[in-house]
Amino acid sequence: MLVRAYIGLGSNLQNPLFQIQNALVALGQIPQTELVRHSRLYRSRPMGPVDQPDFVNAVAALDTQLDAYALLSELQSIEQQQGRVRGVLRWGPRTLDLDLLLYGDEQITTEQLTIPHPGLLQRSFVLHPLYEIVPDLQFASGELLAELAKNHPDDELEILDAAEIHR
Ligand code: ROI
Repeated sequence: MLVRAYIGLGSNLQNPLFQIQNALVALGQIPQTELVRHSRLYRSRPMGPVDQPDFVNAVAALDTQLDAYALLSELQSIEQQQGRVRGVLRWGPRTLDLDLLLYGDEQITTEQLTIPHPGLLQRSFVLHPLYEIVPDLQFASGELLAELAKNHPDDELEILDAAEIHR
């Protein structure tokens, strides 16, 4: 069975632009999975209590035959390949974060995995890139992505243009 999944990407260490671009390539190489499309890259102010560099964020859509746990484990191995060190500082800076935001319409609450991703609905740096690639998305809860995006200001988000990306 083919399931549409959405992944949130974030980085604010070790050349975040490069990290996100690399991660998009790696997402395209996950077995039994196709990278359908991805949003533009956004610069965002760090959310949370820790003073740290700005982030680059994006969202990608995948079609996958992997189950949610197998997909999660692929995401974690990409994070590790790109030098992620886990658990050093909660809310702290990171080389690469890959969050499994949505996996079809499934709702999963286990120790390893909470889907939809609990932070998703509060974070403009997730809502707006997601809205860019799937403006008509309706959550299993009935909520419309368009409504959530409208209620979360995007004034701290800046779209990175091609010139900046290729510099
Ligand atoms: N802030 C922004 N802007 N983008 C992120 O991806 C991000 N990720 C995090 C914390 C540290 C909470 N803040 C973030 O994990």
